[in-house]
Amino acid sequence: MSKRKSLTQYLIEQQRGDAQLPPQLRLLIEVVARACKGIAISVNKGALGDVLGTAGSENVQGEVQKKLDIIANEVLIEANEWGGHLAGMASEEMDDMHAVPLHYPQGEYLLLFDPLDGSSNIDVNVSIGTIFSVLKHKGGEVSNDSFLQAGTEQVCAGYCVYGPQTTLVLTVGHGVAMFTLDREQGSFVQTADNVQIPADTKEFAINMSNLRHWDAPVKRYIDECLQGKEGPRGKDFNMRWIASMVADVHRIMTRGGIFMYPWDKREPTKPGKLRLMYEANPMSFLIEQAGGASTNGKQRIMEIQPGQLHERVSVVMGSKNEVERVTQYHLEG
Ligand code: AHM
Ligand code: MG
Repeated sequence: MSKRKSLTQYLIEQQRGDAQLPPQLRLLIEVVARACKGIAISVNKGALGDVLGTAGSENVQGEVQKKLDIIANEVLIEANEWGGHLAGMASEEMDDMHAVPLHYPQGEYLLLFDPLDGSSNIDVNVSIGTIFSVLKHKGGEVSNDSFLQAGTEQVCAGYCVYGPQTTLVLTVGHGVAMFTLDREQGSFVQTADNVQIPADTKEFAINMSNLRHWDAPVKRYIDECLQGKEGPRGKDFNMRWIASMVADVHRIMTRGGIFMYPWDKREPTKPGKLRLMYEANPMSFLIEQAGGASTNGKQRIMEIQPGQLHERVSVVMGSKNEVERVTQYHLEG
């Protein structure tokens, strides 16, 4: 078997090759990966580390924070703030952006993250993950507004899934690579390159308990899938819903499928449940880099101009032909 590459080797090749990965961005990715290793250790300890359960606080979206949400957030901030590669960070778990303290050198990048996605799965030992996105700081004093850039401006995105294996999935705009944490060596080792999502699929992921709240185009699409071979699609579909976006998207990265968290009538004034900046944009960048597609039902997610840091969005992503079909149903009204 040929020798596998470490994450460091992969990144140095990206620096020397077509991607021309800037050294500061390479350093940033290495530090995020190191933080993910730290989070993986806490996640693995679970009850033994007294890290399960709620922290007795709420985040800006009014969601109860778990102890691990807060631990993961702190690990990412502490790992990243002193290295000199960042101007600021924004997190799903913080009301406002976190500027790099002035006694540290200021860098040119902005880091956004959902420190621990799939919070409802933490206490029940089901896969969860960290999602992150990197933007360039366009200059001036860093503020919440500095982060309000469309997803097309991302220079890097990734996630780390804490499951049976800890796997880091990464794009710097030149395809998608996967790295598995080798616990004995303590390093991420490349286990997939040039990941490609099949254009067609027979598997969908959506929280079916919300069916009665959906809009007509989503109902139509799912209804047609459920009719199976006898219906207009002429094939049987399978359903999966892990309730960790990281784990659901990872399955799609591995074998295809469509993931949807659409707008629904429970919260009519909100565009959706998932967050544009910390969840939808980084996942869209990865999905598109792997040949898939990602829309909010009507528009490419990465082209949405964000109006606020914690903006929400309706999400339809995964295998290209299925995403195009759902989007077409929305456009037909
Ligand atoms: P979180 O960031 O607070 O964990 O919420 C996001 C998660 C996604 O990972 C997942 O797809 C979704 O919420 C599950 O929602 P639901 O419990 O409504 O099915
Ligand atoms: Mg999340």
